[in-house]
Amino acid sequence: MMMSSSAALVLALGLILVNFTGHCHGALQVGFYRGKCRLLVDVESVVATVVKAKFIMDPTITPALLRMQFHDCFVNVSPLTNLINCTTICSFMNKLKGTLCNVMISKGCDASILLDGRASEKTAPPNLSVRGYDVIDAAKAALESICPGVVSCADIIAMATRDAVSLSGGGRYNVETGRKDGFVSLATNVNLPGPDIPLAQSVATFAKKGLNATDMVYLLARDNAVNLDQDPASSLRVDNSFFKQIMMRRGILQIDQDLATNSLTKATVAKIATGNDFNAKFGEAMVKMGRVQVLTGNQGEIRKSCRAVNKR
Ligand code: HEM
Ligand SMILES: *[C@@H]1O[C@H](CO)[C@@H](O)[C@H](O)[C@H]1NC(C)=O
Ligand SMILES: CC(=O)N[C@H]1CO[C@H](CO)[C@@H](O)[C@@H]1O
Ligand SMILES: CC(=O)N[C@H]1CO[C@H](CO)[C@@H](O)[C@@H]1O
Repeated sequence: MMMSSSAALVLALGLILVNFTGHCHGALQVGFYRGKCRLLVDVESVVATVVKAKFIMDPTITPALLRMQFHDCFVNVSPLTNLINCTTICSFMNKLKGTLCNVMISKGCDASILLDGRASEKTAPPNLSVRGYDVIDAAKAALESICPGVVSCADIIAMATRDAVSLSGGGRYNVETGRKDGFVSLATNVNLPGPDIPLAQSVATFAKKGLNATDMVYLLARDNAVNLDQDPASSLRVDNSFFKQIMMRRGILQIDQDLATNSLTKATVAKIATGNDFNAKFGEAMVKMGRVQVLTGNQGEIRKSCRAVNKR
């Protein structure tokens, strides 16, 4: 029996709405790949080996990967863009494979930033300086040669970033895995806060992703890398010295300086600057960021190459 097209549309819209409102990270877990890659292969240590080799050559891989994960997770799609593109793109895809609309949408941490293509997220102005694609490709190639089709590119980003942070002395946190890769990457989807937006707006952007002001403050610690730290040894390490610096009014970006003065964040900044649990808290915030609008279970796919969606 054929569903009327309006019933199908209602169903599709329903699925989209469910997907928008649902914070669906139930399937993420620490050690998701245990026993899934030839039973005994430790997927996380395969990634770690590749990242370490890169780190020895170029320790700036740490800020690069941090930034990559942030940009991947913060892709956003306006509801309107979604509806129109969903109905057009998906009606085409449905004919091919019966893929549901909701898995077609580029959302959060789904490795959409890795997709090549003329109009992909990589080409969006804020992404032009994102680096580190080669490490992800190398880790993917290593894993595909051992257990093809098992480990998602989205998880490789999360694991590699964790390893790089840890190698640079920023403390080691447990990553959650179990993400699937998305199908869509459109530069028009990139909706990152700019460096000059008011702090309150930045807090609101993070809140939409399920991250509160405290999480945001921890995540913004990265800017040690952007050369305000006088101590070369710690300049690539993610630690609390950034917060000490901005309390001394030595922030470079406006948003960094605002963190130390705005009432929404200044208490947190002071607490971090004087505290000694930065590493653990930063790790928690990274794990939380890694949950943003992930695809799990039957959603998405495991890409063969991180740069392209699989051919059907
Ligand atoms: C309100 C939010 C944010 C704003 C406005 C912002 C803005 C910026 C800007 C303007 C740069 C310099 C870009 C360039 O050199 O071309 C930068 C670099 C960077 N950002 Fe962000 N950012 C934000 C959030 C984040 C978050 C949440 C993370 C990571 C968790 C992050 C990680 C980085 C890193 C590591 C760099 C240095 C990249 C490198 O050295 O290759 N940023 N950011
Ligand atoms: C923000 O989230 C963190 C971690 O989920 C939590 O520990 C903290 O209490 C929250 N802070 C606020 C201000 O809600
Ligand atoms: C309404 C809207 O923004 N639609 C977008 C759908 O996707 C195409 C690219 O494939 C954009 O050009 C449209 O703007
Ligand atoms: C359009 C464009 O130049 N995109 C770039 C985005 O970043 C990657 C990685 O640095 C480049 O390879 C792309 O060329």
